[in-house]
Amino acid sequence: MRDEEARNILIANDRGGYTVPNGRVYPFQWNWDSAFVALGFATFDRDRAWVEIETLFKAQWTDGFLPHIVFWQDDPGYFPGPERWASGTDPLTSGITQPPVAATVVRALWDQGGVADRPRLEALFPKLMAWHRWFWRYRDRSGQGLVVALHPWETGRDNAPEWDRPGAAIDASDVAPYVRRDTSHLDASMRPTALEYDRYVALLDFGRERGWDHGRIAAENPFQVADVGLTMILLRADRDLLALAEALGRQDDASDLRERIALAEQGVDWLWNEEVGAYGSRDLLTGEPSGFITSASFLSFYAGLKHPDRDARLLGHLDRIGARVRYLTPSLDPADPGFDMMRYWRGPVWAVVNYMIGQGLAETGHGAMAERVRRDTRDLIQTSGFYEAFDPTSGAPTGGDDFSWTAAIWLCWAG
Ligand code: 9YW
Repeated sequence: MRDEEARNILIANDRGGYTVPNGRVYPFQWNWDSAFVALGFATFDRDRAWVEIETLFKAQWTDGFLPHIVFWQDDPGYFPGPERWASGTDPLTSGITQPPVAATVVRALWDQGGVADRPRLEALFPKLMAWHRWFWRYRDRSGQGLVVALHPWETGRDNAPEWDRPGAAIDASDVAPYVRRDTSHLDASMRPTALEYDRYVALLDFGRERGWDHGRIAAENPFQVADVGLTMILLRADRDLLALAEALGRQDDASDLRERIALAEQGVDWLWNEEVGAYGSRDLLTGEPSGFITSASFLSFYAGLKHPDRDARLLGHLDRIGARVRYLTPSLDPADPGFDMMRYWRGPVWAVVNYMIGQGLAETGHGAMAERVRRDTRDLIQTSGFYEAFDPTSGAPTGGDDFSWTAAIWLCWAG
């Protein structure tokens, strides 16, 4: 039974209060992985689900920032580790963030549990609010309600082709030597290239050299992309946080959230690419749209946006893509010349992204397509196991095995 296997993966990857995405490849606590993992735990141990989020927020910085990795203990299996980031915090963390799905997950836990969980919600709410305010303050660089990524890792879609052109502005010619660990665990053909890694490390060094001063980094960073994924996810999370603010009677927070939601609902227009008929990221420094259709293009449904003309074009793309590959939703349009079914965020299907797309489609009244996305996710896991990602054409597994968030999505939605 896959259910039991999924539960056992979460239990085996539990390091005591937090869960590693995969014991070998990613031996620390990752921000958005933990949020999804909580949804999995919630299906059999609601207390443990809350603990996952509570542990993550123990690593929050005083300015509201919530890091993308928390180094609760050292492990030589991953690069870049705590020394390279040099956050100077306790616990040691990275200096960049990740997609803010936590508020949405906390709302789901609250909806499932009810009043008995109120003290836990009361304790977490101000922390969630502080993180969202951090995004508004430091990452809405154009004042349009969008989210700017200052590092490809912040988007959670490390090597998406959307970062290729903006990434050319990163000077990676002089990066201090380092040794990658990912390619010693996994086939290099499934991973980002050497040039991409040099850019990741160069941006990391850039932030560290500025003492992780988020205001200064935001002003000076050579890579500044209004990311469609982060923007849609924050808009969705703002709505869920608003529901929580209302449940707790937090009037001031609620009115700030309403204002930000209204701003973002207008701001996303800047990410709509009429020519390709899809949402996409845009380079904030040049204004150039990426022009790519990626799985993140379909997160507008999850963001709660309803725009009949645009939705029809997006659904048209899903129909076309779904006729071309066996499994939705490839991370890059298979019609794109750069489509690579095995290489990470340039082709493979990711269960967590499918979950967000499927949820969004179901909530906005596109039940048939939502069901296709769910069924494809289930079939992939059923056939290939709990891998990091999957080839959308054959369903072959890619990346690490026994993957926590894939197991979680099986338990809470796909299985
Ligand atoms: C890395 C842990 C993380 C995910 C990201 C994914 C990958 C880390 O793994 O990034 O070092 O490449 O892209 O979304 O959180 O599962």
